[in-house]
Amino acid sequence: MNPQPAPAAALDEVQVEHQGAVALIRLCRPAKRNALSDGLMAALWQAFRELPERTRAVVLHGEGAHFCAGLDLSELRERDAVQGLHHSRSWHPILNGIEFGRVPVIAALHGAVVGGGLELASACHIRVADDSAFFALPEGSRGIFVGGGGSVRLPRLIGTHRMLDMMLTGRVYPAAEAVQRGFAQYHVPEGEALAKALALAQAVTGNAPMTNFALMHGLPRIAEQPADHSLLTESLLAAIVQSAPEAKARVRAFLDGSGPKVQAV
Ligand code: 1HE
Repeated sequence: MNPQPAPAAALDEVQVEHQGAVALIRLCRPAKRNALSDGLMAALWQAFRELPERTRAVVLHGEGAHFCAGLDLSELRERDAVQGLHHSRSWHPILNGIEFGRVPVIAALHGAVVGGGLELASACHIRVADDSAFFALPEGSRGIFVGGGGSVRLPRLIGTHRMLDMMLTGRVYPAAEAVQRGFAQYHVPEGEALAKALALAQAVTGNAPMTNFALMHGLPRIAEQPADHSLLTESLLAAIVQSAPEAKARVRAFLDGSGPKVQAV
């Protein structure tokens, strides 16, 4: 099911700023802790779809004290089962569009990263959590279920047993432990997630676009294939990526001494 166009009232709830090849996409509904209403989701979808050609990476972040409080529960009150099914299905192309879009997405996380907010973060490619971030799936205590791809993406990140525990018991993971458990790849001091995400995004824009594309689209699918199929997919991607003129130029630069060396950090 395709998402609906964003209503005019929701367009301001997602703001886009460009810094060179990086687009910063900001959830801007702080009074409601960036809760994901239908309008906000449609605006998010539109922001990703309308990224200009020059964009090579995205940073996704939230305004106010929290990244995102998840599904807008006020919209859930009146939904029946059929509407619930369609609602969940309407999130899937939006989050798939982020995971399998044109450019890598780095999430800068702070405060609440809960419910649908965690599902949104898990569709991104890199997650940076500052020390204020906390991760939870309150769906269990609200009598509902995940519906934005969380049952697919989260077990891959953190394991089925951990997700099950979070939903059964309401367990909340603070940032430091969350990073150890795979919720995010980076842990930074409070207030520094956006700057770190931006620096990572800038590094990402320096890669050959075809390599980034192969990583985003190839790796998750290779992980789902039987090993024998995966190896063929890997070889096909390797062949295509290395045949690009940009790849040849980068390898030549290293061999003639002008390309960067790998350095210990
Ligand atoms: C909301 C929402 C929301 C805040 N939907 N309105 N998600 C949750 O179960 C998390 C619910 N939210 C919270 O636990 C807390 O709001 C927070 C920990 C995120 C933040 O606490 P705090 O003290 O900073 O804010 P607050 O006072 O609780 O909320 C401020 C306002 O935002 C308040 O509205 P107001 O009109 O009274 O000012 C809240 O009602 C509103 N608000 N969160 C609607 N989520 C695809 S399926 C996904 C399923 C899910 O995501 S379920 C998990 C839902």
